[in-house]
Amino acid sequence: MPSAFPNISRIPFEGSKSKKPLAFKHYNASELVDGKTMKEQLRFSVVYWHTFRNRLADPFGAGTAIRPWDDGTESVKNAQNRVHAAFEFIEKLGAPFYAFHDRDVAPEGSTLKQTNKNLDAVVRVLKEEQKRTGIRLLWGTACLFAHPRYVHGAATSCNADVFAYAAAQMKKAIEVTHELGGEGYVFWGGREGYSTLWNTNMKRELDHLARFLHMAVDYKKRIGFKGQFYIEPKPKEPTKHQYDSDAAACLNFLREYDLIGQLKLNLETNHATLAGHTMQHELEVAAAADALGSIDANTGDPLLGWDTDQFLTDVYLTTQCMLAILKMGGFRTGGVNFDAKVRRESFEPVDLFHAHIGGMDAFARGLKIAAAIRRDGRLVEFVKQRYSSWDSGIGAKIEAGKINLRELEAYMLKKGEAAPNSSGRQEFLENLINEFI
Ligand code: XUL
Ligand code: CO
Repeated sequence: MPSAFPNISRIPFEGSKSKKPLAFKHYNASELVDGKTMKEQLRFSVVYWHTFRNRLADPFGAGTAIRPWDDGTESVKNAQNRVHAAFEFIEKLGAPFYAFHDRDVAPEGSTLKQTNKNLDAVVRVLKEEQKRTGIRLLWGTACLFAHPRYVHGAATSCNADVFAYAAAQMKKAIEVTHELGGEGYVFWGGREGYSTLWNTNMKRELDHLARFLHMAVDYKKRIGFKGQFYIEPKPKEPTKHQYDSDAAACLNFLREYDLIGQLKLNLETNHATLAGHTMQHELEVAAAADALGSIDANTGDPLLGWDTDQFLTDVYLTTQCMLAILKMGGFRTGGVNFDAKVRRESFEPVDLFHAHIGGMDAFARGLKIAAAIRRDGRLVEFVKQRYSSWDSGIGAKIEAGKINLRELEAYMLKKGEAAPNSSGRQEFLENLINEFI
């Protein structure tokens, strides 16, 4: 195989003074931050779908991507060749992980049997390349939304046969993820939602989605797959309303259907903003339920109302993400997965490097800043102090469930008025954060 990126060598770390575009200014894989190397803390992952399959088309025009290694056909041979290009890219970038949907890596055949055969043929090459490079699979997933059969959804389709097809496809995707030593498996409800409620039996669809996930959990145990299952919230697009709309909705669904504990959340930055939340909010909601698993790192455009999947370069945002990750003690099975694509105008192969280098450097800065904020301790101490009335006296009794309404009334009748409030000091804290950025 000729090299896919012949003019690009392994991306070096050169430090913040470097002016070289194809070098890291902040991501130094072996540098220790908060007791672990940056590589271990950040667990960067490259996505197959955007980076190796996206032709950069938009609703108004054809794809612009120049990908010399790809012959543009849907052949298995082309899919196998593409694996070599993908691993050359990931290796030169120095990312330890990748992620894929089954249909990103191998083409559909005319029957499910043929499709599975195609997938096996490509998985063989993926396995070889993983072995050769040491690059690992962060998570696998099934594409249950692109083929026209999934027009009404997959697990939530009104057509029971489509549910059966999706179940078979998901079974195979879990198997290949297991075979490739994947650290996780993601369920993003591609078209699990509705476009109009006039034709929708929501309760039945939600029951079916839960049945689907229970089958996955059972099968995972049966084959001994130890990877983490994740559910990825997104409020809309492609449907008007997706059932997994945000972290809170996912957690409620998991609790309602006795799945909590089986799945953690894979939070995506741009999905959070589409849901009308900040990523910081979504991270807090997930962490509070001990369900923060992994993140899909990208960003939207404040002037565009859809999922633009841009590379994330905002250091405030990466700092917020890494504060949440460090607070929970770091990633376990998850990582920073770049679910992001270059712009249609950035069509050359080298743009894939610029995009990932920018994202990795932004997260490396976020990690270093978050670690410094935690070391400094003032932020944590402020929040601790703000709640100190709960540490003893009446607060401690309420938290411990050792006091009832009559006793609280007696306490306040005696006291006459509540203790005075303190300032929330938002501006002071914003200034404090800026000291580090
Ligand atoms: C779609 C999205 C997906 C999932 C995997 O918005 O984020 O790529 O991450 O299916
Ligand atoms: Co995603």
